[in-house]
Amino acid sequence: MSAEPAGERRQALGGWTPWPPELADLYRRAGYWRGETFGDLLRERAARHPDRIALVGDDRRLSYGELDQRADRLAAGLLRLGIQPGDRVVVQLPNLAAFFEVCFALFRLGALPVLALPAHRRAEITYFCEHTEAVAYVIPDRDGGFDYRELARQVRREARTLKHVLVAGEPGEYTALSSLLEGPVELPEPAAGDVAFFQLSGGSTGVPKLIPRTHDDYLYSVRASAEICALDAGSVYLAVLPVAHNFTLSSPGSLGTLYAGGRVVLSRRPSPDEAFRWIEREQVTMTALVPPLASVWLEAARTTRHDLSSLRVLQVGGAKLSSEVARRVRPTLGCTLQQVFGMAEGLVNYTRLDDPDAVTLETQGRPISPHDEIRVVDDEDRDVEGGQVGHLLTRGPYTIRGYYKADAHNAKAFTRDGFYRTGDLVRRTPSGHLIVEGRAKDQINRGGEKIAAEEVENHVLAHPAVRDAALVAMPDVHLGERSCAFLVPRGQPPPGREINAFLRERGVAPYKVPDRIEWLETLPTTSVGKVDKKALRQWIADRLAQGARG
Ligand code: AMP
Ligand code: DBH
Repeated sequence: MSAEPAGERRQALGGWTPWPPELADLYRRAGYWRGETFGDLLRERAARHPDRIALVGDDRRLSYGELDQRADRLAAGLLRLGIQPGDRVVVQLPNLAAFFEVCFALFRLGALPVLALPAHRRAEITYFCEHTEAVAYVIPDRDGGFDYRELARQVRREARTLKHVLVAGEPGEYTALSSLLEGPVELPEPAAGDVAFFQLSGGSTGVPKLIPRTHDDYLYSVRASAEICALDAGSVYLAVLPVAHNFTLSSPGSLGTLYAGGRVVLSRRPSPDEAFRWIEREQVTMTALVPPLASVWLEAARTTRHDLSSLRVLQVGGAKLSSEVARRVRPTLGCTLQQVFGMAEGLVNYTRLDDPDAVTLETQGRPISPHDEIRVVDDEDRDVEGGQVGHLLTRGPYTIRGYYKADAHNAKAFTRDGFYRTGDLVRRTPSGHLIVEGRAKDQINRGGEKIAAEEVENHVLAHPAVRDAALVAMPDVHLGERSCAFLVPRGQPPPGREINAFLRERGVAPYKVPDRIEWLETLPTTSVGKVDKKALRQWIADRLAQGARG
C-alpha cells in the first residue's frame, strides 16, 4: 500500500492529465482518495474472510482467499513472461472468473488492463493495442459462437508492440493463463495515485477514446457506490452485462460487491432464461440492466417458473428508461428500481433506494459525491436558469481531466477549468436530481451500446462506391435507438448489404454496423454548411412513423 500523493511522484505513464494539486489535496483530505490500490483491497478482504465465496461462474466458485492467491500467482507468471509494471495489456474477456484473476494480477503488478468489450473486433482491438502500445492481449478461446483465437491472429499481424496472446481456455497456439500460475514472488507496489487501468468511452469522434482511471479515483467511486446501494457481506450481485463495462464493474457492480465482501455471480448471457436460473440458485439480491433488457426481463418474469424473490434492487442505466417501463418494476419483480446515469469518464448518478416513487420513476438520479460539481449550460457555456434544459458539464473526485493521448480532442471535450463536456442534455430538479432530456454529442445510443457516428462514417467512406456518409439515430421500440446511414453514392448505389459486409470485413464491431441504409443524391446541409443531421433524423423518424401507420 502506498499513500504517496500522485502529484509529488513522477508518473511513469505519460499522456494523461492528473487533477490539479489543490484539488487532489482536497479529495485526499475529504477522505475520498485513501491511497489504497485494488490489489490492497483484495488482499485485505482475503485476510479478513478467506473462505467466503467471492466469485461464482462458469462452474467455478472462487473464495476470496483463492482469488487473492491466484492473482498473486498469475502476477508472478506474467512478470516472468516479461510483463512489466506500467505495461498495457488489452483484456477482452466475457463474464468469466478469469476476468478478475487477470485484472487483479495486473493491478498487483502495476501493469494496466485496457478493458475491451467482447463485441469489439479487429478494427477496435488493433486500435487499442496500437494506441496504448500494448504488449499482451488476453482472450477467451471461444464465446457466443465467436472464435477469439482467429481474431487474435489478425490483430497480431497488425499490432506491432504485441508480444503475447494469453487465452482463458484451451491453449492451442497461445499461452493458457492456467499455465502461468507460479509460486508467488515479490511484486512491485503500484501507487494509488497512478493510472490503474483504461476504461473505454462510447465516444463521438473518429477513433475510440481511452479513459485513464487511477486506483484512488476509481476506488472512491466504487466504495461510495457500494454505500449508496447498501451492499454488505450478504449481497449477491449478478453480472449480466459485460463485466468490463463501467456500469457492471463499478456502479457498484462486481468491484463494489467485492469491496463489501459480498458475492459476484457471472452470467455468460443476459437472457432471462440463464439469468433467472442464477437468481434462484444463488439467491441474487441485485443486478444491473440496460433498458431494452429490463423490458425483456419484465415480460419473461410474468410467466417464469423461477423464484426471483431474493431480488431486492434492479438497477437500470446506460440509456434513458421510460417511466412506463420503470413503473412495472416493483409490481412485476417485487424489488426496488434504481436508475443509474453514469459514464466511464467518471460521474455516476443514482436514484437513492429510499427516494420517493416520483423521483425513482421520473429522474436519472443525483451524483455520488458532494464534491461532484455539476453545471447545466447553454451553447455559450452560460449557466441556464434553474430547471431549464442545457448541456451537462461536470468535474469532481472521480471524473477524468482528459482522455489518454488525445490532446486535440481534450481541448474540445473539457472546459479550460477542467469540466468534462458530457454531451448530454439534462434538466436539474430543485432536489438536485438530473433528468436526461437528450444528447448533443454525435453518437447513437443503441440500447446502451454507444456508437460514435464519425467512427462509422469513416469506415463507410473507405468503400469505393460511397462519396459521402452521415450516420444518425432512428427511433426503435425495442432498443430506443438504432442507426441509419445516409449515403451518397459514386455512380450506381450498391446493395446495402454490400456496405455492411464491407464493414464486417474491416473488423468493425457488429453493433456499429448500420441497421438501415438510405441513399441520397446529396446530404442536406445547414446554413453554415455542416451536414444537417437534425433534418436526417427527422426524415427517418417521419418515414418510420408513416410506415407504422400505413
Ligand atoms: P460512456 O461515456 O461511453 O461511458 O457513455 C455514457 C453515456 O451513456 C452518458 O453520457 C449518457 O449519454 C448515456 N447514459 C448512461 N446512463 C444513462 C441513463 N440512465 N439515461 C440516459 N442516458 C444514459
Ligand atoms: O452508460 C454508461 O457508461 C454507464 C451507465 C451506468 C456507466 O458508465 C455507469 C453506470 O457507470
